[in-house]
Amino acid sequence: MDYDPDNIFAKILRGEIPATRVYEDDDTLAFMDIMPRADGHLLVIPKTPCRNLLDASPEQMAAVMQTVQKMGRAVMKAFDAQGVTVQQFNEAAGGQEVFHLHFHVLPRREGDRLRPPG
Ligand code: D5M
Repeated sequence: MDYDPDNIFAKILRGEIPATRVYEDDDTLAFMDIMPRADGHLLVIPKTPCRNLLDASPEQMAAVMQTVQKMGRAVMKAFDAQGVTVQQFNEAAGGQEVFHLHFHVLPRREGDRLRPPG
């Protein structure tokens, strides 16, 4: 599948639109989701072009998952969470809306419910 270099996360990576950046390293960026489904809901993306999981290289997966793990541990502390949900969608039929690989990191507490999308 094609990678659209003008997708919204590519624009965030280029600094063309604002985002609340919470972490970055050479290969990945984490920023707050603009439509949070839980307090502390953030997204982790690779800095290199990648449409989704189906398109990712082993190197992109390794880098992104390391950052997902770091962010999971960080939100446990920062949001006094009791657990973390990690979500990821691929292609429109799979629920993907932005076509640059991203993982949702959602802090959770016992008995909470994720807010509906949008
Ligand atoms: O949904 C895409 C996710 O990306 C959804 O949770 C909203 C979020 N989003 C969309 N635009 C932005 C900007 N500009 N900043 C931060 N977060 C954003 P998915 O179904 O996972 O593809």
